[in-house]
Amino acid sequence: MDYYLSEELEMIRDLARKIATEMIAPRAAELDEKEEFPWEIINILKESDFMGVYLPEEYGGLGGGILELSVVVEELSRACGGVAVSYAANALGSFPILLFGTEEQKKKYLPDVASGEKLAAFALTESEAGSDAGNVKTTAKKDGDFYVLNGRKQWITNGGEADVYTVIASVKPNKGARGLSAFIVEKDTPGFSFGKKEKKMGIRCSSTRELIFEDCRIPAENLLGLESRGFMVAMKTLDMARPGVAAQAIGIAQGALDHAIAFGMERVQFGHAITTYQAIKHKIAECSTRIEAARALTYATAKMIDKNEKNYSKESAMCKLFASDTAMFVTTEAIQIYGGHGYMREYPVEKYFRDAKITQIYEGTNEIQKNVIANEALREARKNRKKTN
Ligand code: COS
Repeated sequence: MDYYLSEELEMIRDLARKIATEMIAPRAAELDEKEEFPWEIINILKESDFMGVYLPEEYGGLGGGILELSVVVEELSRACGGVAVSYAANALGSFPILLFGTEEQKKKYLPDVASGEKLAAFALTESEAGSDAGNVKTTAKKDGDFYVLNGRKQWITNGGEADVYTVIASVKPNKGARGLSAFIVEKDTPGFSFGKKEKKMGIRCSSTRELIFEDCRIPAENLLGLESRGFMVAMKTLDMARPGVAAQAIGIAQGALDHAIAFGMERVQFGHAITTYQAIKHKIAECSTRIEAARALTYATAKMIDKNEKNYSKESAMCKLFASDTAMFVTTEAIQIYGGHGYMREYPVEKYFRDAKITQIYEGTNEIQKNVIANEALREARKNRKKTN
């Protein structure tokens, strides 16, 4: 389907596809097996000016937006979900600065993120603050011109590899979500260290670590946005980031389907290629339709964000929900088309299946997305009712 992307975006997409096909796909299985962070590929993306594709030109970016970012993430994900999330988590980590940073903070941090000189990461989740994101226990206590951070963040993508961390911590522990603030923490700050790299089911080359803060003193000027408004910073960040997860899911689904079709055209059973049978054709039709619907919803949401719409929580949650469910559906069907081969690690589709699963979980489980969508739909209905009364 043609989305009538700008000429510039088509060029970006074609280059991302070339990098994915020629440089990522041949290494995807090895990176997965070794669980090795893909620095070599991140450096290629850096040289291609992709790290700041979504950042304004005044901060050293290419001047694109969430649509540009989504298109790149989708292309990278067709080759490897783990590489794609390492790339996308960098954007996620920078969103709080882009959305809530002062001019000074933006000028200090964004150009290095845009050039790829520094990698970013976002730290919200803790052992008791997963879906219940407001239940953050990490504290930030004001001490003169500093805040002192204590606590632990769990499952942080790009943890240990990133240089700049946007961290949500509590300044008023008895106030729950309304006592949270957002901070910028640099990697080499004394009192800031990392736990072990987690061993995961999928996206295994990406880095997922615990962040440990022990009397970690950061300058008060590293506060992002207003004190006690950190929950809003986190929610707005996730609203902006969820189309990226959707794009990752679409790329994974498309990559798995491409492999399954190529395999099915060669696989002969009962004297014919299995793609000549209706049972397989219907799988291809169902998968292709769901992928295209997910892509249309995601691109439309990305455009909404890039047009500076005020509220896109519902659309952002919808595309993440639909695309990640699509990825799980398509990768399951792709394995079915491969039959027994699909279950073997020698063939690529089992990795797509493992990589797909996380997209239903991270950046908010799909159950949480449904709550967000329903709450927004009900809010809109109440507003419309008021208007007509
Ligand atoms: N934009 C702006 N403000 C928002 C918002 C959004 N998208 N979502 C919530 N808020 C505001 C609410 O308006 C409310 O404001 P007031 O304090 O002024 O009343 C405040 O935040 C608290 O909102 P709410 O009561 O809805 O918060 P809950 O504790 O019930 O949590 C969910 C809401 C479940 C949606 C939130 O915790 C969430 O998104 N959880 C999933 C977290 C997640 O995605 N984690 C993934 C790891 S990070 S990669």
